Amino acid sequence: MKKLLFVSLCLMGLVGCKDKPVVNAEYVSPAPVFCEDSAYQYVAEQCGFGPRVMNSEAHEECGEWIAEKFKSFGLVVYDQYADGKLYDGTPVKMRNIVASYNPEAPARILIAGHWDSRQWADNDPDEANHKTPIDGANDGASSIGVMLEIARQLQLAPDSNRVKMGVDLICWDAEDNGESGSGNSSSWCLGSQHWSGFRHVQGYRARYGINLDMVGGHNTVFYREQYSMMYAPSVVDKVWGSARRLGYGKYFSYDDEGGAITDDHLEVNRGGIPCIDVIGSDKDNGGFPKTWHTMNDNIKNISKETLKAVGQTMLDVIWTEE
Ligand code: AHN
Ligand code: ZN
Repeated sequence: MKKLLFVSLCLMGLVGCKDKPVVNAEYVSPAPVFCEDSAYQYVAEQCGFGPRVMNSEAHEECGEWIAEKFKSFGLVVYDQYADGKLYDGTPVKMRNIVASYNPEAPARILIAGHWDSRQWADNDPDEANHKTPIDGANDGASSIGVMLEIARQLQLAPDSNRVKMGVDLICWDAEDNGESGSGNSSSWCLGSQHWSGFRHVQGYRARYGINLDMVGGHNTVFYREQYSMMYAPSVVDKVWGSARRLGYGKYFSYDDEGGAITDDHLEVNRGGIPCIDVIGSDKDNGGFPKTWHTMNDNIKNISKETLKAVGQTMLDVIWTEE
């Protein structure tokens, strides 16, 4: 019975994270406490469906779960269904899921990440796995886990500390089945390419966007990605500044500008909304995380500390927006 209670509390995302202090005691953020235990739980639940590869049952079921979860937090969900084609010609059924908090508010912030997972572990050390789908715990599920916890906190806030802005949490589909190492950059990010041409709401605008990618790995650092610096340097400053005053400077590094990475933020920029990419790099070699596109990108390699650093930073950005 006790176990059952624990499991159901977990499912509701209520275990842990009560009154945990943020890292830096000198800065008191107006934001609520981001619960990394529930973000982690949301990552695990997505992985529980199996790899969310295009046209699969796991993909369809997980998409439904994500949409329902956002609705359960009181957000308005817009579905954007579209047909796409992978670079090898395979037709795919795409679903971008947009969850909106305060849908009527004119001033909006956009936070996004992809929810599909790659169907080939083509960076795995064992070549026998190169055609096997990955769980995408970090590469896919981590961003959505953080976004779900953001939604839960937006909803939970008392009237005295409610966010008045609008916040749109966009889950991109079909980001991660691009052609690796080929320079074929349009083979990635099919969902966001579609959105950038056809918004979920006509005439949609946001002040700025923050795309999250691989925000849950161990040994992770976030560098200032080059397209983000080109298109939206003030948004980079804002996010890195929030992280630093919260005490997460070791995650959000100013050391070295990261490379220029083709990712969903580019499509948002092309659609006229300045958008950055918060994308995890390996702390030791600065490249993509070691589990990237391997069979090891699973729940065992998810770090609650990294989820917390990113999630708390996002809440601070949202709650300090004027
Ligand atoms: C390229 O490899 C060109 N872009 C990587 C974008 C990505 C894949 N993010 C996660 N998985
Ligand atoms: Zn990927």
